[in-house]
Amino acid sequence: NKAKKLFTLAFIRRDNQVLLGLKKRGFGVGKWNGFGGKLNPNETLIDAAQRELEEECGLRSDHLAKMGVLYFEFEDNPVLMEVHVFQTSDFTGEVKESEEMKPQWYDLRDVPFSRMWPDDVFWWPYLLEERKFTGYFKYKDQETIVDYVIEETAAL
Ligand code: 6U4
Ligand code: NA
Ligand code: NA
Repeated sequence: NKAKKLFTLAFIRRDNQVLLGLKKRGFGVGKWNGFGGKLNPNETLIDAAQRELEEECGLRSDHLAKMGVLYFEFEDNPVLMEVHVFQTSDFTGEVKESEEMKPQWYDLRDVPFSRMWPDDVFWWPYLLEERKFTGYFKYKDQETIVDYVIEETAAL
């Protein structure tokens, strides 16, 4: 029964593209991912998802749809990460690089999985098909998954 820590992760879609950001610092540095982070005190998940999206890539959305929940456990870390995944194609603003992320649009056929978290390849098919999902991944180190479960969920 590890302590849980909440995170958000938001993906912006337009036509046949997705906006990803190259993480420039901190956890997951050097990997391409959606935009998100930790909740501030008293903040809801959706508030945090909106705030992190704007801080990290300059875009705003009041229409982030909940798509999935992912749990990540690292063998040497007593905290279970609980990451809530959102996506939308309904956004405003201009894409802007931040201290934390270098954003870039990718065609859906060219998503750079080899430069993303190793779990992403398992749950992206659900995201792309707009099927809600729940997943659990146990990591040995940041490159090595030792156990996982991923399944479609009716509601989140
Ligand atoms: P600071 O540096 O304190 O401002 P903050 O933006 O609050 O950080 P951050 O960037 O460390 O938080 O949050 C981690 C981000 O990485 C969240 O969006 C969740 C995401 N993430 C963590 N583990 C992941 C994994 N295994 N696969 C994945 N995304 C992951 O696709
Ligand atoms: Na972040
Ligand atoms: Na952040």
